[in-house]
Amino acid sequence: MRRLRRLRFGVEWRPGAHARGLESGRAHDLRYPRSVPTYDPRTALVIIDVQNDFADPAGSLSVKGGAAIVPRLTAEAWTAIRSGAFVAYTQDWHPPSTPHFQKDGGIWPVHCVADTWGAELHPDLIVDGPIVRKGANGEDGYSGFTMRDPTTGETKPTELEGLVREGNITHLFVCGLATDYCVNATAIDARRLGFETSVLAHLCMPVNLRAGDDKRAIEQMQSAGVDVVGPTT
Ligand code: VGL
Ligand code: ZN
Repeated sequence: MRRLRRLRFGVEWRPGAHARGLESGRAHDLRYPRSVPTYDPRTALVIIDVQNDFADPAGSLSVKGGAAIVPRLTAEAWTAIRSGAFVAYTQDWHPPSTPHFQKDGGIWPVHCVADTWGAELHPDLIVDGPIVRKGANGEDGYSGFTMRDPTTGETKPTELEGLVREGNITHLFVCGLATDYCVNATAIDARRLGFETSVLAHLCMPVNLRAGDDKRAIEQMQSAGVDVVGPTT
């Protein structure tokens, strides 16, 4: 009852309450987004790896609940586009053999192999913006901004940073798959690059290789200065 009251009558609904909610540090336990993105031409929505192998139940690294967020992601992309925001997409884009895969010494089943069904963006996702591919030359790494050469360990940027800087964008909203890997790495990288960064947790789903990975990823992002928006449970 107490909780319901707070939801219905609490400060969250009053103008300006959003900022106070953030200061109180308590808003994270509410069951609805504590803030909603305000899109404008200085903002970008970055939709991470909404590919068949992650989002389709038949995908080789299918993320539980992944398919359910696809229509919501499309709605979010529409909202962003209508408000003049920049929308960009990423794609995990692996060669058939890479140290990323279990069979080649890594931890993952074969997924998102370039030019296969599994690597395609989910057909229900509206695509209206550039697509940034990562890993095409066997580089490893989860961030939409950087890739790591598995032999030299050298880190290379993707095109994403340039695209965002060209647009004079200051605030990134990050969502997609998966919370505990590519979303996490992209959001933390975005902070490192100096962007204000929000993760739309209600538009993400985790792999949860180990139970609790999603919670740990959220804490990690928050420690890096990422504003995690939306229900996190
Ligand atoms: C991802 C595991 C392996 C992701 C990519 O997109 O989060 N996760 N490769
Ligand atoms: Zn991958």
